[in-house]
Amino acid sequence: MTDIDRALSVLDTARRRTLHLTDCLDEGELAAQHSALMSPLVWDLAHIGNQEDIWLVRAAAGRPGVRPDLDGVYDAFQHSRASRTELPLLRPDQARRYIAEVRDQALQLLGDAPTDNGDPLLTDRFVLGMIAQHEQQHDETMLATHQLRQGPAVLHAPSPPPAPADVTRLPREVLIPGGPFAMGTSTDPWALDNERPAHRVHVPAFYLDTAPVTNEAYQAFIADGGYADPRWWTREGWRHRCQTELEAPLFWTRDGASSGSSSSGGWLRRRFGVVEPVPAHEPVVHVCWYEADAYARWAGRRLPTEAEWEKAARHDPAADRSRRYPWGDAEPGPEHANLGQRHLRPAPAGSYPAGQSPHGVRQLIGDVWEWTSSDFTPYPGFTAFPYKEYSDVFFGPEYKVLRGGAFGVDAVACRGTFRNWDYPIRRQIFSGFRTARDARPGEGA
Ligand code: AVJ
Ligand code: FE
Repeated sequence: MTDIDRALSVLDTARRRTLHLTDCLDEGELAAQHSALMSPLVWDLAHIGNQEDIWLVRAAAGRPGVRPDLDGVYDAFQHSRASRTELPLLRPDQARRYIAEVRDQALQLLGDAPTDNGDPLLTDRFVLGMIAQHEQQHDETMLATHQLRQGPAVLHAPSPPPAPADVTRLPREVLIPGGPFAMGTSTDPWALDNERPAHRVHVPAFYLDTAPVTNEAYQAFIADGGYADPRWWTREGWRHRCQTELEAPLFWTRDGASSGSSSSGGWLRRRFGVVEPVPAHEPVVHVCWYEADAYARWAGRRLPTEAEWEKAARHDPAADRSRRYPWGDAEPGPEHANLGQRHLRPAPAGSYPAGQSPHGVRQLIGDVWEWTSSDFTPYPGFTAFPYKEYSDVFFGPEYKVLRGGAFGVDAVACRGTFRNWDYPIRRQIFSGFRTARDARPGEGA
């Protein structure tokens, strides 16, 4: 469904979330820098409107724009996140008025614009989908800023995740048989440039975890001295571990009152302003690529490649075609995946049986972003569209790919082809992982 109602609805959902994430803090907190890794929230707020001004009001509708004079201040490439508090930013009330004015003009101009006049921005209302995804991406970034912020809780989850599934008969891993599959897409109307074009990739047989790595499993790595043993780490990973004195996921502290034998494993975590025991059966979150990679080596396994991840998430072996999601082509519902900031935490590992892939892999979509072993590189035949600064300028070995989205990601910005990327040291993002291993010759050939 890419008709006008869907476009209006995803734009409205994004805006309600943006206001929800910013209306709960006062002017001082919105203007403050809660972490050098993040922008002040009031920068994200106006940047969302500025991108909409640029792409909907100007590029798509051909109008002069609401505030072209603001482009410099809200250009992510001109100013590092850490320096954005020094800019002449709009105050929160001014930013709210600006983004509302942009939205009004955009909807008036584009609400019933033709989609068949040959402008690729308007085809299938791509540019509306792109701007809704952009706003939701910043809503996830703002959620990460909330998580980094000190002080009493202001965000509260609308509902808890579903009760844990019965996982007693869920195998720990499954075999994904070898063979080609269609990676990426040339037909998904709102897929972004780096997801295109579709191309066939041969993936040798491999085994993949049916669920993300849990806190309990990760604690066994810590307890076994995994952070003190360079054997498990790449050279750069070990250097980074030593320099920054990593010893547990971000936001974890040792629980002085616990013996370590309790279900928390002796660890506490801070989650959106509340300190709580680390839940044993939840997927681990807030680990960097180096930590994920070291854990996998310690476990005698490895991270999946990006192609392995996508094949497991999309390939339907019965029809030999790639689907949009592990469960098929239907839009994600609450029975499929933990998305949309509904629960503000991952669901227990093994949840969402209705969202599993044909081979029985669960939670590929939602819960936690999953680190892959792959660098962020363009697919064969890639062309930047509509702007180089979305993907093109980031391709290269310094970024690792993450897949599948997290509890903070909205469905509009999440699908089996969606590619995220970050530096291997980053862990303020909602990042976890699952592990893989090669199949032996003859297995699944
Ligand atoms: C796709 C999450 C890596 O936040 O840097 C937002 C998304 N691009 N505005 C980022 C994005 C431009 C991007 N990531
Ligand atoms: Fe942006």
